[in-house]
Amino acid sequence: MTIPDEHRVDQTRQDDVLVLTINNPPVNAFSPGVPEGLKAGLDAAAADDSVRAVVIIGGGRTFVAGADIRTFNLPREQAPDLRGTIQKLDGFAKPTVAAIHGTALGGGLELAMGCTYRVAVKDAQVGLPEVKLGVLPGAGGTQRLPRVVGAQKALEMMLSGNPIRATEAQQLGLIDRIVDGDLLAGAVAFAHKMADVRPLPRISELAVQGGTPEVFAAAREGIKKTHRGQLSPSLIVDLAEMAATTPFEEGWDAEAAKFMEAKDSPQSRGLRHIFFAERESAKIPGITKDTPITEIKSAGIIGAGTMGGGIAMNFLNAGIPVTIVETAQDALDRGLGVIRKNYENTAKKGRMSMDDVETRMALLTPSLDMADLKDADIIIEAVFENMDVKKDIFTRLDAIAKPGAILASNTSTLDVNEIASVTKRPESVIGLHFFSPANVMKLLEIVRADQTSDSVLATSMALAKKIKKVGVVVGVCDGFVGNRMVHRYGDEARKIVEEGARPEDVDASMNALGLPMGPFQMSDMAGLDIGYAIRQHQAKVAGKPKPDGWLDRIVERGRKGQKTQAGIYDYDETRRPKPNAEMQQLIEDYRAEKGITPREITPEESTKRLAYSLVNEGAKILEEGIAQRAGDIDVIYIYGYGFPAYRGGPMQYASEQGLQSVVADLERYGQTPAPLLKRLADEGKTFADFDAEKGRG
Ligand code: T1G
Repeated sequence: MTIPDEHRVDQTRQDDVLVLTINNPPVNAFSPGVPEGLKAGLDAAAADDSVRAVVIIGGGRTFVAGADIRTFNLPREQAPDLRGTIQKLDGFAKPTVAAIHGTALGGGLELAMGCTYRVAVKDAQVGLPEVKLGVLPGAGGTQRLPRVVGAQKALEMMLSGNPIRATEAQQLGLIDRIVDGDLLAGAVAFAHKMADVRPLPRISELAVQGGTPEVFAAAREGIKKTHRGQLSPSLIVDLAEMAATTPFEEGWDAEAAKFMEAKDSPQSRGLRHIFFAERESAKIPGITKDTPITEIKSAGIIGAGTMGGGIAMNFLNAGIPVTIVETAQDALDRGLGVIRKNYENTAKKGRMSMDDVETRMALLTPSLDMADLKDADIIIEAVFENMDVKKDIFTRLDAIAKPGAILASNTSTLDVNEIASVTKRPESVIGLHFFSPANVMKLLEIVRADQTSDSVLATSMALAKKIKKVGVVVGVCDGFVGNRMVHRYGDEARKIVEEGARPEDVDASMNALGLPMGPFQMSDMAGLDIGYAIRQHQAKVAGKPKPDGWLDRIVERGRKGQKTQAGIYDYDETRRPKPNAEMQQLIEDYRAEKGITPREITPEESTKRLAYSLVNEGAKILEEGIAQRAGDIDVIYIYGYGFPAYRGGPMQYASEQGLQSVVADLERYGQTPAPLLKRLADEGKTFADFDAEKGRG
């Protein structure tokens, strides 16, 4: 993406106030041209005695959404000079007023804190989200915010990265005035008035309230849990402590150095990669803003089990009425009971009111008759993972659903083309693969079948956004993208145990990479019987003998994982996995029976084999066009499988290791590198290069 360098700031006069309007759509990021424009505006104001105050405002829909993240890779001397602009503001002789609407985030809030005053409309939001990009507020935020709102609140804002509303910011003293009506007029009037008032002390001259050693010690303890293994949170705490204990200039200088350290870290590269990859994944070649989209005003869901109920909640949360159909009253009652209980638990945690619960439940209509779905704009089938059952349902739906209704299957692996083939409207059939728990997990794999129309695809992408899901388009194959990769990952994990590792060591090797659950912890949670059935099905389809691995034998003992309090591990009421000596013995007996002499497998080998098994299958998926981009695969793995965002996802992680070394390790551990992976490695390229080659990065 080219970054324009022409001045992006317009100067206009309103009486004795000079208005500097930043025009850098879509979010007024601090791109090259913006600092130059602001500095020129301040110089003009300084040189003109008739100007007694300055207002800085964002054109379009927002104030400044922060530094331009795309410029982080520019050489330092080419990067927009946000710090220099703020320093100029900090020493400016005439009052300056930041007029905020939309969002003032990161460098945008830092710019505003460099002004004398800040005014905002009440629904504006302000925050320092840098930690979400693996960096830290690098233009004075770590030194100014604690001086305005106190150490505790500043740490909370900078470590969560979450914005606060202008009304709360006003109570904290971060915003001086909430403007009702026209923001510019209000800001100019305020600036005009303040021109006659002796200015308050600069933020940089204030002392930090509540900056006790205990507060910083507690913050350091907290990030061990909330930001395990991450660099920038600890730098933020250190800098906030400097704000409380050293002169402003010292902290200001230290911040610049620590910002560069964080910015150049693999963790920040990973988080920045995901920031853009998530937005890129919403772009589908051939789908434009002119592609017709149907507004989804009502939904039908077939199946009120765990998945159907969770899916329904997404629509209810978005205010979309749902008719949910089951085959038996007790199943229907049970399903509705679970939905209500989920909402009531959320209300107990104070995250919604009981009125909200009733509002949502009032949108839910139970039914035992599929004919009640005849008016639904979209119907999602969420029943047992069996092709014959699904075909029967879609045959019946074809006769019931109104013309133009979208017919979607929540299948997690089955062939959506085959499902579509039983209808007379294959153009209306699509896969919407939600991840369990469907009301929590943000990922939605949108499975584009051969005949799915562009309009149905575009409508599904818009729907994903409306129900607050991260929608990623995938093609039809066994397991689509996420599950296809996780099947290979599971095969490799079982192999590592066969060769000599203990399940808990294999899990620990992925916990060390930052995944909250390793492969066996995840299998026990999902249910061992699901993987068992898939392996049996795949062997049958391939005409291979019935699988008889060590894990199959555990399942055949009736140990299905957490749901039976026993799987690979034992589980007590805390649901924490405890190794089971009998299962270890079963594994050792299995090895002996197969003539395998166990060997020591290092955590490093385990991590590489597992992470690279994902990458290798991902490369095959890219070659087959099942995923559009390597970035899409990363988004899927972060939002659907808990891959740490600060690693950027499996494909980005591999690129960071160097694809040559990935290929060498795959070969060392007996896996054959995919041709695409081999080609990129031989050419010294990364997966980002692959995406760019396709014009999709
Ligand atoms: N830099 C570059 N591009 C950005 C951008 C940014 N900061 N923010 C958004 N975009 C692009 C985005 O990629 C998309 O592009 C388009 O704008 C619309 O974004 C020194 C170092 C502001 C809440 O982290 O949270 O300041 O896909 O789809 O849903 O201390 O954008 O159209 O080509 O997200 O309405 C700190 C990041 C930076 C804010 C609007 N700031 N942005 O959401 O639109 S670091 C942030 C957002 C920093 C200083 C530090 C959101 C938004 P395209 P969008 P949206």
